[in-house]
Amino acid sequence: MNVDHRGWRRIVKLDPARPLSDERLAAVRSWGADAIVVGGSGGYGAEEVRMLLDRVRLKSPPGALGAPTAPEALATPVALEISDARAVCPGFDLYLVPMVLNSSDVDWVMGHHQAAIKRYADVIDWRKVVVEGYCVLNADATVARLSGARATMGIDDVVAFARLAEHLLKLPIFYLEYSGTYGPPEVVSAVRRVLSSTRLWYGGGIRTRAQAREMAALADTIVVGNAVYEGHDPFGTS
Ligand code: 1GP
Repeated sequence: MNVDHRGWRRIVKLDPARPLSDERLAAVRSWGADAIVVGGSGGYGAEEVRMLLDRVRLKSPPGALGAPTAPEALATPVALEISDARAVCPGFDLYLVPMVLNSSDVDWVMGHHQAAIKRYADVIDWRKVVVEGYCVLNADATVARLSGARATMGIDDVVAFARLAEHLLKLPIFYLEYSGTYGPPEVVSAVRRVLSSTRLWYGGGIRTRAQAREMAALADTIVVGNAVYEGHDPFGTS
């Protein structure tokens, strides 16, 4: 199992607040993504997170027709993306912590993080924590509203955020977040050109294999979320 995020090229993001049938979960697992990330924009607590983790880890739900007596564990790493410190549970391979770099609210840059560290410092395993520098670029997305992101900006501003992530903050990940809509490849390619040590993640609106190919050629890592719930198959091979 590769728990080093630097080796991940294709990620599936599952939202604990959204219903997902066993059949669909099994189909998604068969895509062979490099990692599964559990995360969303709220509407769930630690119990929903734990239940989804348990379902994701099993190859077949216990008692399902044709399921092995002892369900086999999934070999794919599973990470939790923390957007609410109250919705955290143990057992994940990695914990991803978003900083919304283009938020107008300091809480989304580091305030919530400071409060969570103050409360949970004794139980945090820092070896499993990785920071993501988010640049939220779809103004209509829930994450943009929640975080007060200044989502409408030109390519030069986005590129400056990418440089800031790499050179000022030394972040491991710069995440171009177009959640819900397919972003312009020219933005991704402009950011690609200025990043070297910070890895570039792209997420947003990938529904087809052609879109997955296009963004995978520009970003280090691509993330698929909504497609899981809409019945699309951007990572499928059949
Ligand atoms: C969401 O970037 C991910 O955080 C993926 O976006 O849901 O639009 O695929 P979609």
